[in-house]
Amino acid sequence: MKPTYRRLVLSPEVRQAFFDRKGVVALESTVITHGLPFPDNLEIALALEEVVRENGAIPATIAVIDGLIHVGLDRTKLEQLATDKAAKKLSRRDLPLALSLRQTGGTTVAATMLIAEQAGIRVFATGGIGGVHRGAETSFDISADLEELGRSNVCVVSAGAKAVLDLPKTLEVLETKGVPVIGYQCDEFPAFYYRDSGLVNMARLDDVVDIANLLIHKWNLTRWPDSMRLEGGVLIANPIAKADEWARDEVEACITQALSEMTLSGKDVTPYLLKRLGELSNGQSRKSNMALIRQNAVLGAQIAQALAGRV
Ligand code: PSU
Ligand code: MN
Repeated sequence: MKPTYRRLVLSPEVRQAFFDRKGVVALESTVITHGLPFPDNLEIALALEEVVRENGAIPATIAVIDGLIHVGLDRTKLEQLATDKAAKKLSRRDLPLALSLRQTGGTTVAATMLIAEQAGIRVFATGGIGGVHRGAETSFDISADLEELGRSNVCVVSAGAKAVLDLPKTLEVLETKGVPVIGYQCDEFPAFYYRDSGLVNMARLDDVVDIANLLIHKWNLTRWPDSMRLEGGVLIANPIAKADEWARDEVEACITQALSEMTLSGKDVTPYLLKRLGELSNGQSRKSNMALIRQNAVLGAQIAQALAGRV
C-alpha cells in the first residue's frame, strides 16, 4: 500500500507549480502572527504573494494550521492566521508539539526553512533573519535561524539581520556555520531598517544568474560534477531601498530605549522589540519593514526563476 503523504499540505497552486517546474518562493508566517499587527500583517501577506506572482514565480506561504503544515495558503487561511490572537510562534523545536496538539502558528525563518526543504523549495524570502542578540554573552540568546542556516539547503533572501541584533556576532556565527553571506548589488551587510551597517559581506553578486550558479555549486541540484554537495543555507542580503530607509540614528535611539525597558526573555524578545519599535517610531519601523519584505519577495521570485531554468 502506498503511504498517504499527509505531513505537508500543498496548496493546489504550489502543487501545479511543481508539475510545471516553475520557480516557487517560500514565505514565512511569524511575520504575520507576531511581526506586524493586523491589518498590516494581512495586507503584506497578500501583497507578497502577488509580488511573487508578478515576477513569474509561485508563492508558498508556510504555516501550521490546526496541526497541519501548510505549504501555500489561500486567502481564507491567511485571514485566519492574521487574526488569530492565540497563534503560536513556531520554530524547529516547537513543530512536533504543535502537530501533536493540533495548534495553529506562524513559522519562524528556521521552521520555514526546514519545511521548505522538505517540500523541495529552494528559495525563501523573508524580512530579516534572527541572529545573535545584543548581550548574548550573558543571555545566550542566539536565534535558531542561524542553526538552521547551517543545516537546511535553502537560499534565504533577507534585508540582512534586524538592527536590534548584534550584527558583528551574527556574521561571525554565520561564518562558523559555513553560510555564504552574499550582498545583492551591495558591499555592506544591510541592517534591516537601513542599508549600511559598516560590516562587509562575504562577497557581492549583482545578477540573479550568478546567485543561481552559486546554489548549483553548493548543492547537488543537477548532478553537476563540480558541485561541492554541501549542507546548509545561503544568505542573500538585499538592502532596503534608499527611499524606504529609516535613519540609523533614529533606529539606534529607539532600540536603546526598547532594550532598556525590556523585562522579558526567550522567544518573546523579537516580537516585543518589533512591536515597541513600531510604537517608538510612530509606525516608521512598520513602513520600512513592509517595504523591505516586498523587495525581498521580488528578488526571491527572480532567483527562483533563474534556478528553475537550470534544474
Ligand atoms: N524579522 C522581522 N519580523 C519578524 C521576524 C523577523 O522583521 O517577525 C521573525 C522571523 O520569523 C524570525 C524570528 O525567524 O522573528 C526570529 O525570532 P527569534 O529571534 O526568537 O529566533
Ligand atoms: Mn531567541
